[in-house]
Amino acid sequence: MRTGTALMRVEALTDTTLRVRIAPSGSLPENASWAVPAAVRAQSVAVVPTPDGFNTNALAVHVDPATLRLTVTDRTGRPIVADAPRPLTLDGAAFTLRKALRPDEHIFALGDKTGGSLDRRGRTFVNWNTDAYAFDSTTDPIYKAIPFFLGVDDAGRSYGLLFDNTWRSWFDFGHRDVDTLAMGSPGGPIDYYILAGPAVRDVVRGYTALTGHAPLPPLWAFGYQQSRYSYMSAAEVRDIAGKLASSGIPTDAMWLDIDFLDRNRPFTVNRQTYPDLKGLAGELGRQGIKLVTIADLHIASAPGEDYAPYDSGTAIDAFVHAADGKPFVGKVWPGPSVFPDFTDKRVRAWWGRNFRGYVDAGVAGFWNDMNEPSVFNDLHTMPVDAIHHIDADDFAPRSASHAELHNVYGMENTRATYEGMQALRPGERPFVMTRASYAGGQRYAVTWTGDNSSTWDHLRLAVNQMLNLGLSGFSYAGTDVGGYAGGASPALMTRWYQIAAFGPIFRAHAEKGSPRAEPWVDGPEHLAIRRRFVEERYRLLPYIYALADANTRNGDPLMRPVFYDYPEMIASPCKRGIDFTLGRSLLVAPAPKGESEQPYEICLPKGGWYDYWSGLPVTANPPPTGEAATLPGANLADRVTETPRIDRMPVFVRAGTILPRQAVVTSTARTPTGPLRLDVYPGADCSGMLYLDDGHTTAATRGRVLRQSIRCEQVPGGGLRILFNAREQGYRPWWRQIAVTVHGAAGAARVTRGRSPVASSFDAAARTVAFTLADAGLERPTTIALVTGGMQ
Ligand code: NBV
Repeated sequence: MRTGTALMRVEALTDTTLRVRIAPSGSLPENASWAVPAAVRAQSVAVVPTPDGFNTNALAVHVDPATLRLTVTDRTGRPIVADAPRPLTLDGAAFTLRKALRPDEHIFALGDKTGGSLDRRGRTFVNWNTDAYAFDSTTDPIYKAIPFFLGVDDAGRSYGLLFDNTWRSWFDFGHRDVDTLAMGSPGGPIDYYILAGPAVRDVVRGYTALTGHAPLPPLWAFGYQQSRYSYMSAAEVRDIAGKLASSGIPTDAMWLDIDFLDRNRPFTVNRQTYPDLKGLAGELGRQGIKLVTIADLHIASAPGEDYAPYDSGTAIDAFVHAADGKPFVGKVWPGPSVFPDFTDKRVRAWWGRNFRGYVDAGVAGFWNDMNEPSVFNDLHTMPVDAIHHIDADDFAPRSASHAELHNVYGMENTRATYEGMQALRPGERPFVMTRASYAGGQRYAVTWTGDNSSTWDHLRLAVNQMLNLGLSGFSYAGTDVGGYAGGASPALMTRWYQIAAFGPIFRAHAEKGSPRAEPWVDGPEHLAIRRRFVEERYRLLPYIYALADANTRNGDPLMRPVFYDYPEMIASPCKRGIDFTLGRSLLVAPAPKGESEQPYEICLPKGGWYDYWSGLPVTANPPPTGEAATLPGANLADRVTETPRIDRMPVFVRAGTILPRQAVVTSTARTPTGPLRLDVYPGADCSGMLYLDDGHTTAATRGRVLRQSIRCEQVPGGGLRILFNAREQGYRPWWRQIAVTVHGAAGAARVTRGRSPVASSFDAAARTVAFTLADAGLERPTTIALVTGGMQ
């Protein structure tokens, strides 16, 4: 569509995904993107032209030819997203786009951005990757720039928008004008994608299909990880590893921060304090602990000092140039440093080769910190006129300014690390953690939320950040458990362990000079609680790993806002604390005000829940009466009241869940003993999933997996059927038996497998029926029938 000199191009990549580009001068910029892979951009579906636009199977696209005002509706005419008056204004290379913001629209995603609540409505945000030490809930911008948001109305109807512009872009979600959503940038293309739900889940699935699914991390990444800035010597690492073992804390990884380096220089080792890295990695390995080391990108500018990364990088002109044409030198941890030009594939390949020494020493994963990039100067980063070189994907090779590439620099850093690991350890799954990134960065790295503080506010903020990251494609996020800066009170630290045990990445970390923060430092009572939660995490690994497997295919985050699977909760007046779900089945409801011992209400979506800890069905409070009953949506949720206790965190299981668990192991490197446990919580739409693979190779992507869905059905008149569907069995399970516990039982049951009886026991206090199945034969479709006096 054209008006004046302006050209607007709307393409349908799928029936629900549109790409919109506007060229004010009439010629579209090159068709390239850091966020959306070329093959995805090349997709298209057939559309049916209409007088003012076109239809897909799901959408109607209307463009006003005079103003280029764009309206997207569904095929019944219900608006999904519509331009506001003055949809586009230009100011030199800068531009502003305006869309209408509906009164009941809530805004989520946008990566790690802060704020007092999960909903971003009413606020303005800037996208500029920034090292934000000790940020708080008002700090913006912080580490990541993920210019993707989703809007949801009170009916749970959602759409998403990826503003694919890498410059210092911004969003205003009804801040300056309550019914306008504005976004803009000082430069770069006008190029955005609309994802037309209708549910939040559809938007997130569409967004991850567009920008790429996170690859499956190695299994050990789901275990407990212990870090500190810094464990100062191999002796200290051994000591901590020993204490983790003697304290009974299952552990999968220990992290080495910059002090393990020689003079903070990347790709070195301090031989005084870490004389034998390989020996250390081997020793820890025997204890089931992997080593992860930091790999900052600032290469010490050390000509003539035999510092190989500098010399080899200089030899291939690997570093970003200053405006004067010489390599840009900025001060960071190693002193004067130079910065690899990660947008050039030649440089990425060189970067990847630097990891050989660490990989040969047995280091299992890498940590890309400081990659905003952080520089110790007034700007806190490189000047915007620094010059990079682009040679990547379907971009035409060219020079580009830091103003254009700042926000993708960290992501391309992680891409180089990820691809380097792939090249050095073919067939093994890489593990990379990053601080900065851009839309699509989930393809290369997991992330954490940077330098948070040890406060209750931060714990709350951490939950919101992880939830919004999950909605932004980063399903693997963690926060420094206990808080990076400040030192946590014993209660705060314990609560943080409890919450993190149910999150995607579980890593404790604390800054230099802060009080010791390992799990035992607050005495035996706190240690016992923390241990109980770390152990529970390990029991839950079969469930968590199955969620991870699903995530690689559909993009559903592991940790989700409750409304993800229960959209009616968006409109419920039942007050949200810091609750979230882990998958659809577990609802975690920590006390919303950490310090307070006041009872609080937990909002449970209708449909029935079980208490995770006791296994008993939950009895909700009586429905609201009086004025509360008249509030719109008053009956959308059940409520239970909880009085905070430091040794307890409420967790609920959706009625209709089949939950796989295993015995506690000291590390995922150990094979669990005993049977796989399956807890069946009868209810509507009852299902569960088993997933297993070798835990570390990419054979999983070629079918070397065990995958099996299980359903359950209540039989009218009492009784239950558990149906094992056919198992995809490219990988042999460690278990020989499956121990099934059916919850909510009113009495004993007669259990049969096909025609054969299975011995079972009834526990009247726990209201459970328990029995054990031999695994042999369960790979074929199998029905287990329970005939009872009555199940609830
Ligand atoms: O490498 C030291 C720290 C690290 O511990 C922290 O997690 C990062 O976010 N790093 C920042 C460097 C700056 C410390 C002030």
